[in-house]
Amino acid sequence: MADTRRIYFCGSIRGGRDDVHVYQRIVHALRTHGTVLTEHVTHGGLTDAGETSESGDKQIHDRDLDWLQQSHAVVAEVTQPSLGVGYELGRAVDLDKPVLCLFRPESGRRLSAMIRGAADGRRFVVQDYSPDQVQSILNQFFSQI
Ligand code: 6K6
Repeated sequence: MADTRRIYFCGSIRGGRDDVHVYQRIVHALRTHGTVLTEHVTHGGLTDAGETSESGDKQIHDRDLDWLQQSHAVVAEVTQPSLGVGYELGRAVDLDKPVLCLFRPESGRRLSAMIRGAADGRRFVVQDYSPDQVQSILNQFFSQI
């Protein structure tokens, strides 16, 4: 099952790259649960300009939506606010994908009510966490879906 499961990971790009090391840790752990379609979100050389792609924004949008449709589960790091991540989460709900949102309270931020309030504990899970809990939280989420 882990060989064939396709996972769509979301993390801020133009919203700010402060948490890229956390994204790398999550994607490393996600690889034990399947294939991560969106590894580029973890690329350390990518700035918040998000401009290393030669393709334009429409190509990025259309390709990412295609991957989102193909995915079996969506995992998002939502501590750094990002319009793109919020958009992806809305589309994932519309596509009825199982969603796990990870938020670090230690950041001092407050998560958007539109994300926290979407949680149903089943198809849309919002989990407060610290980085050392990533693997156990992912194990729990993937054992339920
Ligand atoms: C090339 C290599 C890495 O990044 C690029 C070009 N930009 C993007 N490529 C792929 N996905 C993107 C890119 N920009 C945004 N996204 C998607 O939106 C990702 O799946 C992220 O989860 C999300 C980030 O949105 P913003 O609003 O923070 O940029």
